[in-house]
Amino acid sequence: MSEIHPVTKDWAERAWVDDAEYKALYARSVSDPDGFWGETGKRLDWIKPFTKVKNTSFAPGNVSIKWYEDGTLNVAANCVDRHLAKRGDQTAIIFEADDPNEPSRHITYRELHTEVCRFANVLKAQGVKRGDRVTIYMPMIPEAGYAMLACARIGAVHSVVFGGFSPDSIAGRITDCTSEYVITADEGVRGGRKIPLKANIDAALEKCSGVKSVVVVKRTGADVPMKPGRDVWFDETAKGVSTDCPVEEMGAEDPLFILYTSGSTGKPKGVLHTTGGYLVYASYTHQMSFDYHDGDIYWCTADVGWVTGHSYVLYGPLANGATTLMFEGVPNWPSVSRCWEVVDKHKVNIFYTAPTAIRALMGAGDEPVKKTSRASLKLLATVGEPINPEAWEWYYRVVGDSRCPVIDTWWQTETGGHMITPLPGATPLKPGSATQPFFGVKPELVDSDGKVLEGAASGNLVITDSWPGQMRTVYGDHKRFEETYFSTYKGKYFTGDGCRRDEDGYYWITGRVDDVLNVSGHRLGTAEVESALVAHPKVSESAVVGYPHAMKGQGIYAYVTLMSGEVASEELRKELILWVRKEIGPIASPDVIQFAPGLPKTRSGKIMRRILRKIAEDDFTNLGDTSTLADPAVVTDLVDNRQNKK
Ligand code: 6R9
Repeated sequence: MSEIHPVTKDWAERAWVDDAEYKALYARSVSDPDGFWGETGKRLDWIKPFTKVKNTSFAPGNVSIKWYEDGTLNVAANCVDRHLAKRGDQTAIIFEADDPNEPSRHITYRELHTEVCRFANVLKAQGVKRGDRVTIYMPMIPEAGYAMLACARIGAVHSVVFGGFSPDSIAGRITDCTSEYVITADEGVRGGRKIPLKANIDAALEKCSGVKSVVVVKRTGADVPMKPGRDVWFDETAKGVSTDCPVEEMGAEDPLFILYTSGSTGKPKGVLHTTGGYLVYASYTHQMSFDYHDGDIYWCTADVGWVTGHSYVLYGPLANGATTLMFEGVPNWPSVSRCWEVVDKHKVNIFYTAPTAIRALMGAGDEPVKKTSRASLKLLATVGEPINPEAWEWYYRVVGDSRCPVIDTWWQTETGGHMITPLPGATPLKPGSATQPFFGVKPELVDSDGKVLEGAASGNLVITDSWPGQMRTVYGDHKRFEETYFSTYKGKYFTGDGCRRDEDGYYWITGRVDDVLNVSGHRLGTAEVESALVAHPKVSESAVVGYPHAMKGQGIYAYVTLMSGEVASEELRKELILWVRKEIGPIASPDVIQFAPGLPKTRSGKIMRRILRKIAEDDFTNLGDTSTLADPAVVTDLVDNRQNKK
């Protein structure tokens, strides 16, 4: 066990809340949610103030979540316009390009206002109206933020698709939300390599219909084909529009964005977040978890294609008037010192990244860190997957010089913002634990029958009451929303995560208990990888499971059976890996493919994933009862032919 890191006196004094205040405020937040969130809601500028606060129900068949429902506001006004009077000349966004020799850019709040208005008018000129869905497929450049805020300004609903997703994945997301507008760039640049974003959009649009307009931002100046009547260059259209654009008055429960995320079954679902509650929650958690104060330089390394990029690169920090750094590149290019060089260059105070990045950098040793100063850092944070105590300690000791608390934030696309997290002035830290619930969050552990577990226990993590940042529905499929999250344990939000609570009431997330993989902090459904594999003409059947991977957290282990007459070979293995990359995107590349004559199935034809998981984990001791299998010999073959893993 690693040691407990107590809150220092200095932190307890300077932070927004200390331990006693956390306890008192938490108690109030769960006993009087209307009072607590009513006051907290005032942190935003409302056009018409709300008079109602919480109106939510988790009741089976009648799940309905509304916060601040009679208030009106605009997210872009809150993230940009309202800061102009006091901090118009303050930097809102620092842009650090992939290439360290490219000059960084500092965009003030005033400039941000001009850019967002201009972008909004370009969208209007394309015909985008309030309520329309706009797909954004962009690199990590400020224009991605302008595009998101421009949508918010005019009441359009953005659906950002991560730049690593394939044309097929993009097409599926465009079709699901019937999006008629796309914003992209000619190319992206990451780690010195170009990503053909516009070409991917062109390929995606071959596979779906209904897109009327594609706005293309210039990043590299590559010569990309433009389809007349459909594609327009942002720059050219922008010349003819005004830099003034009134904000649309939105209801608190009007949609702000859709973000697709993987579940245990079926296609990725469109998580829908709305306007008021989401922004209250994103901004409040950003302030409290990171103890953000005016003047702090804040850097979250997430891509805007993930929820972390939405809540903690863009909306939370900008609503708080912060300076937020957008980084186009990757942590290990051109060298493994890059992050710390960027920290020194911009005097970053708060740094937020994923355990997978920390583990990779840890693997390169202390020297690339120690040769940089990092004196500006005061707080370090992580998100995306459980952080192993060794990586936590390295982050704390080597990166933070044992000076900076490490804030391990547990949350999900569905939750909009932090749910279980330490507060730096209040919570003694235990490496590997996300520690304590945030204000208003009521976690509970239940066993597989739904029995509530008290005290120190391990079980499935549920949340028993709503919080303002909660997703409102699955876009276009409220039934799926209810079934996915509220039917396993009736009347409770099921997170899909397993969790242990220790004797001090600290929460330790143990990982997904459903068929969702977490590869380098990215969510992937095993079903998605399986359906990509079986789409290959030579593949008959496949089953995909996760296994522990030193860098990625989880690796992807795919069992594949071939069509009769097809022969397993090294070439086919490589071909299948490339195939999945092409079908979904590089993050879904299987690490291991094992060809098998058959998969272990029950007599009713259900694949026994438990057995496949054990084999992938090299755990053959306890395969359980295989006698109920339709063909027990299959298991012997699987064990004999298991693949060596990297
Ligand atoms: C924000 C984000 C959500 C899943 C979640 C859990 C895992 C996220 C974690 C963590 C342990 C943490 N997860 N943060 N596990 N400790 N601090 O990552 O959203 O992409 O939807 O993933 O990630 O398993 O259920 P999302």
